[in-house]
Amino acid sequence: MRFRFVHTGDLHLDSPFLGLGQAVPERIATALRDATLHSWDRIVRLAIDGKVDGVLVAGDVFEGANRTLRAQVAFRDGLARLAQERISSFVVTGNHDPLSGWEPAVTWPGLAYRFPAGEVSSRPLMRDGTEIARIHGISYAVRDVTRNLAATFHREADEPFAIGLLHANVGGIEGYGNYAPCSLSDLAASGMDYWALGHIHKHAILRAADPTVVYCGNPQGRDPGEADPRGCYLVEVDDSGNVQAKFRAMDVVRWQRLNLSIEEIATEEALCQAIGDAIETAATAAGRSIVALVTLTGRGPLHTSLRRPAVLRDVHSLVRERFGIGEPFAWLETIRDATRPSIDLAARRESGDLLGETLREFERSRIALREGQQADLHDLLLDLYDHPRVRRALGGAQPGTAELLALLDSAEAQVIDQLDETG
Ligand SMILES: [Mn+2]
Repeated sequence: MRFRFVHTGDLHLDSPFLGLGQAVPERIATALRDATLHSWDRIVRLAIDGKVDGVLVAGDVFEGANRTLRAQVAFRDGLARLAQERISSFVVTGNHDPLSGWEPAVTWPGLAYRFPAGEVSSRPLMRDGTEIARIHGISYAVRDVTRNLAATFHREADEPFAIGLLHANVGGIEGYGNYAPCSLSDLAASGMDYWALGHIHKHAILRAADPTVVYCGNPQGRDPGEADPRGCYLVEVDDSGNVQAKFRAMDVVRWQRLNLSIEEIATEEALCQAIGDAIETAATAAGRSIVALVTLTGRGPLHTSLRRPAVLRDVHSLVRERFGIGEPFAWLETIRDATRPSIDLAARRESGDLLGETLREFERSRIALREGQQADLHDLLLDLYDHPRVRRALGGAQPGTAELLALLDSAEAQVIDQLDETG
């Protein structure tokens, strides 16, 4: 039977916005504090407007094991609105909100179900008295779940469509706790048709079909590391069981990285204008409030100016003045200066001094790299990359051609800064 559901998770309701400076006006601070709760509202509205049959929530509903009353009530209210529209919801807990935590007593609607911990269990998703899918799930009892839970999911013989609902790390993804570790082949072996996963905050379809494996990501970024669109998946299953999972942005405030080259910009005033324009364009494209993280790049005469004390600070406050604090808002959080000095590279490379010679050496390395010879640079960097602390930090990874080229560029810029008297 054809049906639809929403796959969400990692709501982290009522979690603070981190990485913001002191200067944030109260009004914006409040909007940021409420952003996770409002993005949950948007998900509920998407489910109702999309006339789905069910909503799956893949763990980490709450930021802390000891839930706040405010978050618990907001979550329950959303489930109740879904239930009023006869939409069932299915919830598992994750490492942030294990069942061992404290929770205020709040009554859930009958159509909302939370899976227990211990063993995987299953519940039917019904429409008009007919089972259209079976949801299998298991909650975290405690934060540190080291067991491979995915390996304990099994399809039963009579299932129209099997869904696995789980908070887990597939393939040991770096930067996240290795909870309920499992592999893609564990997931495939379970007989599920769709895996509704939580835990990794960057949304991704790990596998398109047989089974479809999806991380919904968190619907609202909370720090600069959680930039770009965030949301959930609206999933359609057709009569033959084919799955289409479509990402839908649900964030209320978006952390937005913006790169701006100073190459074509002649004056400080024009720079303020250009940064402001970039923010305005981004805010319009995002269609919601944004927190902008601007990086200035490229070469140009303004580089020298930006190195002067207070110039960047003044640019920052002048740009901020251009934007109000209404709704939606555009808040300029940081400007990072990654510009390089203006220089006639071709001419300087020909000169007979130390800088000319060094620039020629850089160019030789660049050409060698582009021709696929990484050996020289790898030898040079071997001591660094073999250092135990560096190895640990990089997980043993070696830089690829693109990374080496970027390293060369930034080393060259530093050398120019040191050696070029004219810049
Ligand atoms: Mn999470």
